[in-house]
Order: sequence, then C-alpha cells, then structure tokens
Amino acid sequence: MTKTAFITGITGQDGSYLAEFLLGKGYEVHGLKRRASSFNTQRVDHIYQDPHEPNPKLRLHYGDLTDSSNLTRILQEVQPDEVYNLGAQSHVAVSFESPEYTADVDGLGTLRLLEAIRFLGLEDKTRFYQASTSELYGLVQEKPQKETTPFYPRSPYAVAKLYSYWITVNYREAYGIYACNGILFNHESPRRGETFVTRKITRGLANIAQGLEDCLYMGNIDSLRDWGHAKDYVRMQWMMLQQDAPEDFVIATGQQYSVREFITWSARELGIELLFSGTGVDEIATVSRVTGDKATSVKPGDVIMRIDPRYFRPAEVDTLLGDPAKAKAKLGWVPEITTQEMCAEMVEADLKVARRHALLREHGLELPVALEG
Ligand code: NDP
Ligand code: GDR
Repeated sequence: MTKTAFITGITGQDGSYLAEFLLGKGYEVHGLKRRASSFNTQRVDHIYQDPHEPNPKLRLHYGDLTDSSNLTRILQEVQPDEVYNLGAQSHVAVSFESPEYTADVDGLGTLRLLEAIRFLGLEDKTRFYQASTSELYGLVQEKPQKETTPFYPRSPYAVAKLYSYWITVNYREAYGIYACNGILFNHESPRRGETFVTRKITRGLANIAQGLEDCLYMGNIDSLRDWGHAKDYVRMQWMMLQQDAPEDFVIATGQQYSVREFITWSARELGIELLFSGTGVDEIATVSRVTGDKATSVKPGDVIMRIDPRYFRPAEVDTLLGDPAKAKAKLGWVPEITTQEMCAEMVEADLKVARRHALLREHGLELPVALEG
C-alpha cells in the first residue's frame, strides 16, 4: 500500500530534502505552500510534477499554519499516514522582531494541526512529527544536551517551540496520537536560507572571492554550534515515525565548533588564509595568503570580515552541543556527513553561482537581484 505524507514547510530546506527522501521511498507526498507574490518553490521545482499528469506523486496545497480551517480541510482531503510539521518562522533573530507572529505560527500552528487530526478522527491513523529544536536548551543547564536536559529558551522563537514541544507530548499522552519530537541541532546544506550563519558565510565569501562583494559583516563569532547536514537529519525524521511506539529524540553530531572556525574553513576552501585580530566589535579578519584559482579577486592585506553589532541578539545562545546517543542506540542513526564536508559542499555550490554571476557581470549581463540564485 502506498503511504501518504503531508509536509508543512515543504518549500524550506528540510521540507525539500524530506520530500525527495519520501518520494524515493514510494510515498505520495503532499505539501503546504504559502501564497507569495513571487515564486517560492525553488527548492522543490526539480521534483514538482505537473498536476495534469495522471497520479502525480507530489502535490502542493495553498495554505498557512495560521489558518485552522485550511489545515483541517487539507488533512481531510489527504488523509495522511504521516504529518511532518516543519513549517515555521524559523529565524531566531527575526523572532525578536516579530514575536507575536512567530508564536502564532511556531506555537499555535502545531496545536492547529494536532486538533485537526483529532477533529477528523485520525488519531489512530496519522503519525505526527514535530520539528523541535536545540534552541529549547538556550541557556544550557548540562553539557552535552540530551533528551532529559532541562529547557531554558532564550528567544520568542524558542519559547514558541517550547509550547509546540509540550503540546506534542500532551496530545500523545492525552489522546494516544503517535506524535514525536525530533530535537534537532543546527543542520545546514547548500539549500540553507541565505541569512542563517553558515550560508551567509559560504555565500558571502564565495562572492568576495569572485569580486561581487567586499566584506562580510558578522555578529557573535564566538558562538558555538553543533552543525550537521540536513540530508542526514531528514532521514532521522522519517525513522522516528517508523517505530512501534512514539518517542522524542535528540539529533546532533556530538561535535561543536565556533562561527569563527566555520569562517576559517570556508575561506580555506576558497584558497584564502585568514588572520583574525582585534577583539569584540573591533575584531577583523585579514587575508594573509591566497592560493589556487578560486579567489581571483582577493589579495593579502584585504580585510574581508568585520563585526556589525546589528547582528547581535537581545539574548544569545552561546553554546550548543548535542548527545545523539539515544538515536544511535535505539534507531541505529549516525550522521554520514561531517561538518567540514558539509562546509566544503556549501562553499562549492556558492562558488559555482558566484562564478556565473561574475561571468555575466564581465559581459555586462548582470541579473536583477531578485533573480539571483
Ligand atoms: P526554513 O526556514 O528553510 O523553512 C521553513 C518553512 O516553513 C518554509 O517552507 C516556509 O515557507 C514555511 N513557513 C513559514 N511560515 C509559514 C506559515 N505561516 N505557514 C506555513 N508555512 C510557513 O526552515 P528549515 O527547513 O531549516 O527548518 C525546518 C523546521 O525545523 C522549522 O520548523 C525549524 O524551526 C526547525 N528546525 C530547524 C533546524 C535547522 O537547523 N535547520 C534545527 C531545529 C529545528 P516559505 O518558503 O514560503 O517561506
Ligand atoms: P540559530 O542559527 O540561531 O542557531 O538557529 P543561525 O545560523 O541564525 O545562528 C547561529 C549562531 O551564529 C551567530 N551569528 C550569526 N547568525 C546569523 N544568522 N547572522 C550573522 O551574521 C551571525 N553572526 C553570528 C548567531 O548569533 C548564533 O549564535 C538555527 C535555526 O535554523 C533555527 O530554526 C533552529 O531551531 C536552530 O538553528 C537549531
């Protein structure tokens, strides 16, 4: 029997990888997409199927996590075996700017989906995955963080996700729904949104290497994170819903690095050696050596990274390090891609785009900003 999945956030980083993964397993995949004034399906365009074809395996439905009747109607129509709730206002810094909206989407959105499952009498049929986050640990109470580590959220985003974590546990206990939280630590890829720190670095440095930008402006580069690859993490999202009983799992690599280290590796991938000097807001990174043919537009002595306090957060999560022992022991999950390999893949992808833009610019054919890759 073909299984049916419904993914909120299918147009995002994780949603696109998960949709690919589930299609590969023979699922019929339905996804929620938001109406936007311009196309917002770039991450799934390569797997999109013309709805005029007979029996398309991927279907997108207009909707929003703030709209209960819309979610209920879609679930009624789709009758999914599995729901993956990946949709969210997922940017921590932005959640300080839009706290109420973030609470509505990231907190109440989860409740709306769980209520729809209950309202439609799908408690025994539909399994539910909630995209929980290492941001729940915030001001960390224990190192490394595992399933039993107490939470201390430090942003409107994390507080909204705390509600979602507990409402998922509550609906599991109260109504017997197969509902799980994946407490995922940061995970990245060439499809990562351009304003998250890793992608901002790989894209920014690739552009600098090709002469499209001069300098990268960063916030707190002392911040420590446990970064994995999104492809490894979506595999685990699916695995969590295939067990006999629902449980919550931490998904992480168990390795921790600083933002400064990520900048250093990314630059090195481009043949650029950096020297960091100064402290606090005056810290800079200067090019000390250039090798190879990737960074054609930088030379020793160039300052290519500065601190801009605008990127500091009102409350910071300084350090996160996950302990994925439970996922390994119970599900046999181990990440296959290292943080350094992921960084190299991201730099290569961004360099490819930067080279294309540099070439176009050379021939006076600059793309409008909105159409840039
Ligand atoms: P992205 O920001 O790449 O994707 C978010 C998705 O949610 C997009 O498809 C976006 O649509 C959609 N969305 C935003 N607002 C709404 C709304 N109001 N209604 C419906 N859909 C909406 O996030 P990721 O793929 O990186 O993350 C997936 C999930 O996992 C998120 O819930 C995130 O909070 C969580 N998470 C992520 C981690 C990470 O490191 N990546 C770690 C731990 C948890 P659109 O494309 O139109 O903007
Ligand atoms: P995070 O990811 O907040 O951990 O949330 P992000 O990449 O935004 O920040 C990581 C760390 O880098 C520091 N930082 C900067 N961050 C950004 N975005 N831009 C900068 O210029 C910059 N300079 C330094 C941040 O202060 C922070 O400490 C991500 C999201 O995907 C969430 O949805 C998810 O839940 C968590 O990961 C786990």
